Amino acid sequence: MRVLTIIPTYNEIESLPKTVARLRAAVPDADVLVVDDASPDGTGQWADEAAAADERVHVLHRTGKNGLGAAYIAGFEWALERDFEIIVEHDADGSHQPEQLPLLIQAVEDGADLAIGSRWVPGGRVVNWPLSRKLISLGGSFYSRTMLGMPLKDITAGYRAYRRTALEALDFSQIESVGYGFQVDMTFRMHKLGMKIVEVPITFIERELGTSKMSGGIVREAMLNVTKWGLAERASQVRGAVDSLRGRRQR
Ligand SMILES: Nc1nc2c(ncn2[C@@H]2O[C@H](COP(=O)(O)OP(=O)(O)OP(=O)(O)O)[C@@H](O)[C@H]2O)c(=O)[nH]1
Ligand SMILES: [Mg+2]
Repeated sequence: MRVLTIIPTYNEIESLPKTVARLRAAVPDADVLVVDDASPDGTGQWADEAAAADERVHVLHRTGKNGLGAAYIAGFEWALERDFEIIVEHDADGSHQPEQLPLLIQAVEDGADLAIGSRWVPGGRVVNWPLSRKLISLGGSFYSRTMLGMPLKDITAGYRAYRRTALEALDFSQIESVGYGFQVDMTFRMHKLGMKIVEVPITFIERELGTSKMSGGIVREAMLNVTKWGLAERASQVRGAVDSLRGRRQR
């Protein structure tokens, strides 16, 4: 199946060259799309040079820093305009191991609509994270799992592979989340559409170079959205139950 790996970037000049080289070596048949938000550090320029030298590397330039979610959606649209069958999300910063990409691709080839590279299933690992980051990640997944009723361990994970038809089933204009919450948003939509979601254990390594774009605002946005979606879901379940009771009484 034809694979496109999307790498969103904002100021990743130290990490991106290594990540692209490792991806091209690990999965030579996969194309790579860098989605750069006009990084001031020259990441986009480097990507242009890489694309000129390698026909499997592509670049999408956006006008300014607009969040991870918006960058991925632009990448998904680019992929769907072409004939890619598996579309992958991959960070530039070295946290996702290109050498583990075949595991995600295999899961989609075996029938998954969405394969999540999971840190919190048996065999999954996180390297070099302080306890505080582990707690935020575990807590975020626990809260999302409970509020949204999804039996998954790593719901905020960013290393993923989608089957083309799963992305085609989505209306991207409805996706509101910018940061972290984007991954939860996508997972919940897939879950509600009845898509087959599989968690594949991966080893996640904290970035060594460059700076994180994680912030308190991103975590807050995610928490607020999950709460909103969870309450909306409960309300619609209650409405459904009331309607069916009324229907029964009238019969
Ligand atoms: N195009 C684009 N890419 C972004 C934006 N924000 C983050 N990214 C990229 O998304 C990927 C993940 O961002 P990180 O800063 O590593 O965020 P994180 O992985 O949640 O946080 P860390 O654990 O601290 O690394 C990286 O490749 C970033 O360069 C954005 O606004 N636009
Ligand atoms: Mg990161």
